This record gives sequence, C-alpha cells and structure tokens, in this order.
Amino acid sequence: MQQIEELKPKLEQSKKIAIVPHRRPDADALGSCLAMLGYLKQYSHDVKVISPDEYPDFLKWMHGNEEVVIHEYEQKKKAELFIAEADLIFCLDFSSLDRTESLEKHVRNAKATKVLIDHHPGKEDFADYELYEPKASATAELIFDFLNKMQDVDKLTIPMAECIYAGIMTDTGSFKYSSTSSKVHRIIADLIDIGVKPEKIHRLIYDTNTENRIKLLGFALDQRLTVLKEFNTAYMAISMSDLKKFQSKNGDTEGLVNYALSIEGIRLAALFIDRGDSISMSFRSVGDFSVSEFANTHFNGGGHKNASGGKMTEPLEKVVDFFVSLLPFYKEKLCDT
Ligand SMILES: [Mn+2]
Repeated sequence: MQQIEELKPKLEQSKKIAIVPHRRPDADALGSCLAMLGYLKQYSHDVKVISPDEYPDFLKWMHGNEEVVIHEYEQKKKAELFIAEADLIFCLDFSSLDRTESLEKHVRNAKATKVLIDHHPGKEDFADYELYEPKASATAELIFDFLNKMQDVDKLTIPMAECIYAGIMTDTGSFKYSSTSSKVHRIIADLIDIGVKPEKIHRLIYDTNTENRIKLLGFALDQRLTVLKEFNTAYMAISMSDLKKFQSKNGDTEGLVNYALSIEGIRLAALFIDRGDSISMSFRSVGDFSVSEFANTHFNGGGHKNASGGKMTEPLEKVVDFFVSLLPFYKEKLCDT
C-alpha cells in the first residue's frame, strides 16, 4: 500500500483512467465519479466513468452524465476493453469489488494500478492506493479531501462542486445523520463559496417526483406499512405487482424506508422489494443498533451501521416472515432505553 499523495506525479503524465462506482450508483457514487472525471480531464487523461448498470433519472443532471458508459447495455465490450487497457482505475464508493457485480472480474483482472476512495465498512485489500475513511459522511467528502491532498482544490469547478455537494447531501440525509461533522459543514461552506446553489441541488434531487412515484409512496404508506410496536420496528413489503401498478422505475422506491424510520419510537426500519429475480432490502436504524451487522448476518448484505441493504432469492412473504421471526432475538437491543 502506498501513500495516496504519491499518486500526484502519476497524474501529471497522460494516462488511460477508468472510474468505477458500485452497482446501482446513488448520488454519492455517481457524484464522486463525475467530480473525479471533471478533475482528471484537466490533466488531459483519456478518462471514462464506467458504471456496472443504470442509475435513476434524478441524477442525470450531473455534469458529465452523458459520457458515462453503462456496462450492462450495448456498451459492454467497450467498457470491458477500456478497463483491460486502463493504466489507473479509481474505485469509488465501494469497499469490496463484489459491489461492482458484472464488472467485478474485469476490474479484478485488470493490470491497472487501483485506487480506492471510500467510506463503507468491511474493506477488501485489492487497491494499490487507498483513501479510506469509514467515519467519512460520504465518498464525495473524501473526493474533496483527495483534491486537497493533490494540492488541486483550485481545480474544483462549479459542476464538480455540485456533484460533491449532491453526494454529501444525500449520504447525510440532508445533513442530519450523525456523520454530519463540523468538517462536513466546512466543506459545504467551501462548495457554496465556489458557487454551488444549495436550493438548486435540493430541487434537482428531491423535487423531481413523477405522479406515479408520489402515488406509490401514498399506497406504500397506506397499504404496505406494518408497525410492530413491541419491537420498535416498522417495515414495508412491496410486491412486483405493486411496482407494476405504479409503473415504478429504478429509484422510485429510494427513500421509502426512511418514512418507516420517521415514526416516533421506531429504532429499526426495513423495506423489502420484490425485483423478480430476488428480494432487495434496505435497513435503517437509529442509535446503536447496527443494521450493517444485521444485514450481514442474515441477509447476505452489509453497509453502514445505520443504513444497510441485503438481498435474498426466496419469495417475498418468506423473506418478510424470516425478518419478523428474527426480531424477538433482538428485542433487548431494540427496546432498551
Ligand atoms: Mn456513499
């Protein structure tokens, strides 16, 4: 492992560089990648962001979006060739290569020097350079640190700063999670000084609901929410036909789990979504209950202490029953005061 500062001289000669986020990139993953793209282009590198798969429409305003190569689609060969030939690969917002799913073996086998910048627990040792801080609020926060370490903060443009703002804003739940340090606010202050308009980014990310998405939210809250007071737990289970009924698109269920968590007294919230080939899960908690451990132990998942996800291939009802059957074992942790 080498010091990240030692990367600087390598960046000063033109290189072929791939930037890779985790599958189903969120605002932090994509924002970090596109800020990095904006930075590396200033050194005239041949650089591409290669995403394992698609991301929600409400992220497509980000500068550089039109240049992202999506591996899942027709650009498969192009993406694989670029990764194989790259001199450097930046791995952003994931700490183990399996999070890149279809790209995993290509990145793993690539001859490139690998750079990991991330804040997820459970780091795999695959990178040659690391900027790894599990306490960081967002990878985007670490991208800002990276520019500092490269002594290149002056290369931060407004479009790059907007991507970083969006990553920090979403990963901190709009600056309310416990990871929102004074340092986060200082970075945000710098981004505003550069020219980011907070109200613009909030509007672009949060106020772009379709009518169907709002109706799905109403339906989910009214028909699919179960509150188990005795375990301070609330969950929602969304079937394939529910998704179909509201013509749900990628990202439409984003944030749904937080409504369950916002109920007074709730410590653990879960969202189960039947995606057809598998059930995807989101877990959220407040306080000491670690949903990262919970997802890891029972649901083939992981993430952060208060926000994690999982995946199972059993039918929806089975997965939900299993979840409910686990709660008595955690009653003490969920109900202590
Ligand atoms: Mn993140």
